Amino acid sequence: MTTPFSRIGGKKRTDGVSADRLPPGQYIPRGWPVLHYGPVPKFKPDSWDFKVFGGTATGEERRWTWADFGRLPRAEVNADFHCVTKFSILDSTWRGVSASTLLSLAPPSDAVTHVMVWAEYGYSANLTLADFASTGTMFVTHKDGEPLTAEHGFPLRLVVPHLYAWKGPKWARGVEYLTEDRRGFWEERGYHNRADPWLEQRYSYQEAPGDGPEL
Ligand SMILES: Nc1nc2c(c(=O)[nH]1)N[C@H]1C(S)=C(S)[C@@H](COP(=O)(O)O)O[C@H]1N2
Ligand SMILES: [Mo]
Repeated sequence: MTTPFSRIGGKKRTDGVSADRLPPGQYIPRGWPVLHYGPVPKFKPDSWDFKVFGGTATGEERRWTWADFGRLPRAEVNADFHCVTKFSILDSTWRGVSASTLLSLAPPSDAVTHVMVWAEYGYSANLTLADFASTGTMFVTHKDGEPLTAEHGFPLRLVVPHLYAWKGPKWARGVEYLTEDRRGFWEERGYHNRADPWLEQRYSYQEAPGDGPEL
Protein backbone atom coordinates (compact mmCIF):
# COMPACT_ATOMS: atom_id res chain seq x y z
CA MET A 1 0.00 0.00 0.00
CA THR A 2 1.26 3.48 -0.80
CA THR A 3 0.16 6.65 0.86
CA PRO A 4 0.14 10.12 -0.69
CA PHE A 5 1.93 12.07 1.97
CA SER A 6 4.44 14.35 0.37
CA ARG A 7 3.41 17.83 -0.65
CA ILE A 8 4.94 20.52 -2.80
CA GLY A 9 3.41 23.95 -2.61
CA GLY A 10 0.36 22.47 -0.94
CA LYS A 11 -0.21 20.03 -3.80
CA LYS A 12 -0.35 16.38 -2.87
CA ARG A 13 2.15 14.10 -4.55
CA THR A 14 1.99 10.34 -4.56
CA ASP A 15 5.51 9.07 -4.74
CA GLY A 16 4.83 5.38 -4.55
CA VAL A 17 6.97 5.28 -1.44
CA SER A 18 5.63 3.41 1.54
CA ALA A 19 5.00 5.63 4.55
CA ASP A 20 7.53 3.86 6.74
CA ARG A 21 10.38 5.05 4.51
CA LEU A 22 9.94 8.71 5.47
CA PRO A 23 10.65 10.01 8.97
CA PRO A 24 7.81 12.10 10.46
CA GLY A 25 7.26 15.50 8.84
CA GLN A 26 9.49 14.82 5.81
CA TYR A 27 8.55 15.14 2.10
CA ILE A 28 10.18 14.28 -1.20
CA PRO A 29 11.18 17.36 -3.20
CA ARG A 30 11.73 17.71 -6.91
CA GLY A 31 15.50 17.44 -7.43
CA TRP A 32 18.17 17.71 -4.77
CA PRO A 33 18.11 21.06 -2.97
CA VAL A 34 21.36 22.80 -2.09
CA LEU A 35 21.51 24.03 1.48
CA HIS A 36 24.39 25.44 3.48
CA TYR A 37 25.60 28.43 5.43
CA GLY A 38 28.18 30.66 3.73
CA PRO A 39 29.98 30.46 0.39
CA VAL A 40 30.99 27.40 -1.66
CA PRO A 41 34.74 26.89 -1.24
CA LYS A 42 37.07 26.42 -4.18
CA PHE A 43 38.86 23.07 -4.21
CA LYS A 44 42.64 23.48 -4.19
CA PRO A 45 44.13 20.02 -4.75
CA ASP A 46 47.70 21.13 -3.92
CA SER A 47 46.92 22.40 -0.45
CA TRP A 48 43.93 20.16 0.37
CA ASP A 49 44.52 17.74 3.20
CA PHE A 50 42.48 15.61 5.53
CA LYS A 51 43.50 15.34 9.17
CA VAL A 52 42.54 13.07 12.01
CA PHE A 53 43.64 14.66 15.26
CA GLY A 54 42.80 15.07 18.94
CA GLY A 55 42.60 11.85 20.96
CA THR A 56 44.34 9.45 18.60
CA ALA A 57 45.70 6.23 20.12
CA THR A 58 49.28 7.21 19.25
CA GLY A 59 48.84 10.84 20.28
CA GLU A 60 49.94 11.84 16.77
CA GLU A 61 47.91 13.58 14.12
CA ARG A 62 47.31 11.64 10.90
CA ARG A 63 47.29 13.57 7.62
CA TRP A 64 46.41 12.62 4.05
CA THR A 65 47.04 14.75 0.98
CA TRP A 66 44.47 14.59 -1.84
CA ALA A 67 46.67 11.99 -3.61
CA ASP A 68 47.00 9.90 -0.43
CA PHE A 69 43.31 10.11 0.24
CA GLY A 70 42.62 8.86 -3.28
CA ARG A 71 44.40 5.60 -2.45
CA LEU A 72 42.17 4.73 0.51
CA PRO A 73 39.81 1.79 0.06
CA ARG A 74 36.38 2.73 -1.32
CA ALA A 75 33.01 1.52 -0.23
CA GLU A 76 29.44 2.04 -1.36
CA VAL A 77 26.26 2.41 0.60
CA ASN A 78 22.67 2.85 -0.46
CA ALA A 79 20.96 5.24 1.87
CA ASP A 80 18.44 8.01 2.43
CA PHE A 81 19.16 11.65 3.33
CA HIS A 82 16.93 13.71 5.62
CA CYS A 83 17.27 17.49 6.02
CA VAL A 84 15.78 19.18 9.07
CA THR A 85 14.06 21.66 6.70
CA LYS A 86 11.97 18.56 5.86
CA PHE A 87 13.12 17.36 2.48
CA SER A 88 14.30 13.76 2.15
CA ILE A 89 16.24 12.23 -0.72
CA LEU A 90 15.67 8.47 -0.86
CA ASP A 91 17.82 5.69 -2.27
CA SER A 92 21.07 7.36 -3.14
CA THR A 93 24.13 5.29 -3.85
CA TRP A 94 26.98 6.96 -2.01
CA ARG A 95 30.57 6.08 -2.81
CA GLY A 96 33.55 7.05 -0.71
CA VAL A 97 35.65 6.12 2.28
CA SER A 98 33.83 4.64 5.27
CA ALA A 99 34.31 6.37 8.58
CA SER A 100 35.13 2.91 9.95
CA THR A 101 38.08 2.70 7.54
CA LEU A 102 39.48 5.95 8.93
CA LEU A 103 38.88 4.69 12.47
CA SER A 104 40.98 1.61 11.74
CA LEU A 105 43.75 3.59 9.99
CA ALA A 106 43.90 6.23 12.71
CA PRO A 107 42.48 4.58 15.82
CA PRO A 108 41.12 6.70 18.65
CA SER A 109 42.37 6.24 22.20
CA ASP A 110 40.14 4.37 24.64
CA ALA A 111 39.07 7.68 26.18
CA VAL A 112 37.42 8.95 22.98
CA THR A 113 33.61 9.12 23.17
CA HIS A 114 32.70 11.64 20.41
CA VAL A 115 34.08 13.16 17.24
CA MET A 116 33.91 16.59 15.66
CA VAL A 117 33.93 16.54 11.88
CA TRP A 118 35.46 19.72 10.47
CA ALA A 119 34.94 21.36 7.09
CA GLU A 120 36.08 24.42 5.15
CA TYR A 121 35.38 27.80 6.79
CA GLY A 122 35.13 26.22 10.24
CA TYR A 123 31.82 24.37 9.76
CA SER A 124 31.62 21.46 12.18
CA ALA A 125 29.27 18.76 13.38
CA ASN A 126 29.61 16.55 16.45
CA LEU A 127 28.72 12.88 16.58
CA THR A 128 28.97 10.14 19.15
CA LEU A 129 31.77 7.73 18.34
CA ALA A 130 29.08 5.07 17.83
CA ASP A 131 27.22 7.18 15.24
CA PHE A 132 30.51 7.93 13.49
CA ALA A 133 31.51 4.24 13.50
CA SER A 134 28.11 3.15 12.22
CA THR A 135 28.11 1.22 8.90
CA GLY A 136 26.41 3.90 6.81
CA THR A 137 28.67 6.77 7.89
CA MET A 138 30.90 7.64 4.95
CA PHE A 139 33.06 10.42 3.53
CA VAL A 140 31.68 10.46 0.02
CA THR A 141 33.03 11.60 -3.32
CA HIS A 142 30.21 10.32 -5.55
CA LYS A 143 26.43 10.10 -5.54
CA ASP A 144 24.71 7.70 -7.94
CA GLY A 145 27.95 7.26 -9.87
CA GLU A 146 28.55 10.98 -10.42
CA PRO A 147 31.20 13.06 -8.66
CA LEU A 148 29.72 15.51 -6.16
CA THR A 149 29.19 18.98 -7.55
CA ALA A 150 30.83 21.93 -5.80
CA GLU A 151 27.52 22.97 -4.19
CA HIS A 152 26.93 19.48 -2.82
CA GLY A 153 30.36 19.25 -1.21
CA PHE A 154 32.99 18.40 -3.83
CA PRO A 155 35.54 16.98 -3.29
CA LEU A 156 34.44 15.28 -0.07
CA ARG A 157 31.49 15.35 2.27
CA LEU A 158 30.28 13.27 5.15
CA VAL A 159 26.99 11.40 4.94
CA VAL A 160 25.40 10.05 8.13
CA PRO A 161 22.20 8.49 6.80
CA HIS A 162 20.57 7.78 10.15
CA LEU A 163 20.82 11.41 11.36
CA TYR A 164 19.60 14.76 10.00
CA ALA A 165 21.84 15.89 7.17
CA TRP A 166 23.46 18.85 8.96
CA LYS A 167 25.51 16.14 10.75
CA GLY A 168 27.20 15.63 7.36
CA PRO A 169 29.61 18.48 6.63
CA LYS A 170 30.17 19.28 2.96
CA TRP A 171 33.77 20.14 2.01
CA ALA A 172 35.03 17.99 4.89
CA ARG A 173 38.67 18.41 5.92
CA GLY A 174 39.12 16.43 9.08
CA VAL A 175 38.00 14.65 12.20
CA GLU A 176 38.81 15.57 15.78
CA TYR A 177 38.59 12.81 18.36
CA LEU A 178 36.97 14.08 21.56
CA THR A 179 37.04 12.71 25.09
CA GLU A 180 33.84 14.58 25.91
CA ASP A 181 30.99 15.88 23.78
CA ARG A 182 31.18 19.39 22.32
CA ARG A 183 28.57 21.11 20.16
CA GLY A 184 29.20 21.71 16.48
CA PHE A 185 28.11 24.62 14.30
CA TRP A 186 24.32 24.03 14.21
CA GLU A 187 24.21 22.25 17.56
CA GLU A 188 25.38 25.53 19.15
CA ARG A 189 22.74 27.46 17.20
CA GLY A 190 19.50 25.86 18.26
CA TYR A 191 19.61 22.45 16.60
CA HIS A 192 19.38 19.17 18.46
CA ASN A 193 22.61 17.60 19.64
CA ARG A 194 21.60 14.08 18.59
CA ALA A 195 19.48 14.76 15.46
CA ASP A 196 17.64 11.46 15.01
CA PRO A 197 15.03 12.13 12.28
CA TRP A 198 12.88 9.16 13.35
CA LEU A 199 12.50 10.81 16.77
CA GLU A 200 12.15 14.25 15.14
CA GLN A 201 15.05 15.58 17.20
CA ARG A 202 15.13 18.90 15.34
CA TYR A 203 15.77 21.62 17.92
CA SER A 204 17.86 21.93 21.06
CA TYR A 205 14.80 22.89 23.14
CA GLN A 206 13.61 19.30 22.59
CA GLU A 207 16.72 17.86 24.22
CA ALA A 208 16.34 15.72 27.30
CA PRO A 209 18.92 15.88 30.09
CA GLY A 210 21.95 13.95 28.88
CA ASP A 211 21.30 14.56 25.16
CA GLY A 212 24.06 17.14 24.98
CA PRO A 213 26.42 19.54 26.73
CA GLU A 214 24.97 22.66 28.39
CA LEU A 215 24.14 25.42 25.95
N1 LIG B 1 30.13 22.77 5.25
C1 LIG B 1 28.79 22.69 5.41
N2 LIG B 1 28.22 21.49 5.33
C2 LIG B 1 26.88 21.36 5.47
C3 LIG B 1 26.06 22.48 5.74
C4 LIG B 1 26.69 23.75 5.85
O1 LIG B 1 26.06 24.79 6.13
N3 LIG B 1 28.07 23.82 5.66
N4 LIG B 1 24.70 22.32 5.87
C5 LIG B 1 24.20 20.99 6.20
C6 LIG B 1 22.77 20.85 5.99
S1 LIG B 1 21.75 21.66 7.06
C7 LIG B 1 22.25 20.02 5.04
S2 LIG B 1 20.60 19.71 4.91
C8 LIG B 1 23.10 19.40 4.02
C9 LIG B 1 22.60 19.78 2.66
O2 LIG B 1 23.33 19.13 1.68
P1 LIG B 1 23.01 19.43 0.18
O3 LIG B 1 23.19 20.91 -0.05
O4 LIG B 1 23.95 18.61 -0.59
O5 LIG B 1 21.56 19.05 -0.06
O6 LIG B 1 24.46 19.80 4.14
C10 LIG B 1 24.94 19.89 5.46
N5 LIG B 1 26.34 20.12 5.39
MO1 LIG C 1 19.63 20.69 6.71
